[in-house]
Order: sequence, then structure tokens, then C-alpha cells
Amino acid sequence: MFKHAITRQPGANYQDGLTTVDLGVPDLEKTLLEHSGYLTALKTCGLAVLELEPDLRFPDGTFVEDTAILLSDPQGTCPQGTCSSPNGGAAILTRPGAQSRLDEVSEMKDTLLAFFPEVAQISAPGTLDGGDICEAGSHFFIGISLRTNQAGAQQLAAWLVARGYSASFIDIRQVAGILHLKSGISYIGDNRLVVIDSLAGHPDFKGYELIRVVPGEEYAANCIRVNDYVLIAAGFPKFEATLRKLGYKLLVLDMSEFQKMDGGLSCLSLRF
Ligand code: CIR
Repeated sequence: MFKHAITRQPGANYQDGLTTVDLGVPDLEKTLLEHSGYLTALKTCGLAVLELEPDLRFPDGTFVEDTAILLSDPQGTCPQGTCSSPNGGAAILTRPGAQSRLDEVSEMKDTLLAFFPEVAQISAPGTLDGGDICEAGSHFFIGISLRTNQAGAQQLAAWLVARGYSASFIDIRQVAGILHLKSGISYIGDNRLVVIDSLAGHPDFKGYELIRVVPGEEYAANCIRVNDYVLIAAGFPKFEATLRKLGYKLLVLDMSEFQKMDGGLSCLSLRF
């Protein structure tokens, strides 16, 4: 169960952020409306939502997921007192792969220290974006991408293994159309992985029930399970119907202005 979410409001210069897609310039008013719908959805899921102020130094700062990996429930295999914090959680700041986003993590550090007594950090030459990290129960898939390099992935894997998790690397550098691993897969619990076609054949996904996102609905692959609900992007009827048929309670959210900046549902919060 998640109890908390950390979010950051998009700033007035949101449109100056990075993007690889050509879907037009985001409309700020609509962006803020969509963001507010997202916050409402997290609250519906029962989360206490921390809403950080926009930070104009970082146009991409609303995509807080990229700045940290949080464990609310370490597996408990590490030697007594060496790696779990007293509240049972653990946090590690990333080292974002885009130069313009590197310093977002120092901002996030102070916020995390209010919840986690110790905060570790990925260090150079490692780079790692939270969007490349997919937690699937006690296993973590770590995407190697244009943002997350081998050194960053290895540092995170070692940190996770010390806390009782397993980890494997998924190289997405040759997979067209996705910025991060989680642009193409999501874990929604119940041993189910949502995947785009180009990742469905990966041998590491064999033990999971795969929920395929049909061609043309790839953006829908970035969805999040939050307690009793799955949050999905609006406008992907086949995917929505598939999840409804499986019995999931859905919150369907308008994400058009985030999609324009390569962002998805997972990117907009840190959940723990
Ligand atoms: C970026 O390029 O860094 C942002 N415009 C989008 C980040 C999306 N984050 C994510 O998927 N976790």
C-alpha cells in the first residue's frame, strides 16, 4: 500500500522542457488542469499528496519521478541496522542523464529527508532517471537508455540487492519511440506487466502475464497501480477495455499536455 506521494506543480516555463516528440507546444492552463486532475486521482487512491511549488530553474521539474527511487518496504535481508532506515523505508537520489535536470536532485534531497532519515545517491560517472526503473514486486527492471547508463544501473542494482531485492537490466537503446523503460512497460500488480509490442519478447518478462498494448496505443503503456486503482491515460479505448475486463478499478486521466513533453503518469509523482 502506498501512503504518500510527492509532486511538483508545473511552472510557467514548463514548455521549455525537453522533448523528443512533435506534438506541439503545451498549453499552460491545460497543463495545470491536467496536473490538478492527477493530484485528485492520487488523493482518491488514499494518498497524502505533498505538492511542491514550481521551480523555474527546472522546466522539467514536474517530472519528479526521475529524481529518486523510494522503497517503502525493504525486504529485510540486509544486516541489522546497516541499510534500512528506522521507518522501514529507503531512498536513493538519482543522477539524471539530461544536463538540464542534474540539479533537480539537490532540491528533492531536502524533501526526502523529511520522510527518510538517510538518502543515498547515484554518483558520477553513473547516470540514472527514475523513469527507467520499474518495480515489479521484489524485482526491479532497470532500463539502460539514453538517460541511464551502465554505471548508474549497476550502482542502483547493488543498492537494491543489499536491501533484499533482485534487479535485471533491460537495454532499450535500440527500441524506437520510448524515452524511458517505463514509457514501454508498467507493472500493475498480480504478476501482470503492461508492455508495448517491441518489448514483449524480452526474455526477462517471461514469468509474467503480459498485457499487450496494441499498436497506436503505445503511450497507454505508462500507467500506474496505486493501491486499489490503476491510473491510465485517456484516449486509449482498447487498453482501457482490456483493463476493465480484467476487473481493475480505473481512474482515466487527460494527459495530452504531458505527452507533448515525453511525460507520463508515472513521471508526475514519487509514491511510497
Ligand atoms: C524529460 O525529457 O526529461 C522530460 N521532458 C520528461 C520526463 C519524463 N519522465 C519519466 O518518464 N519518468
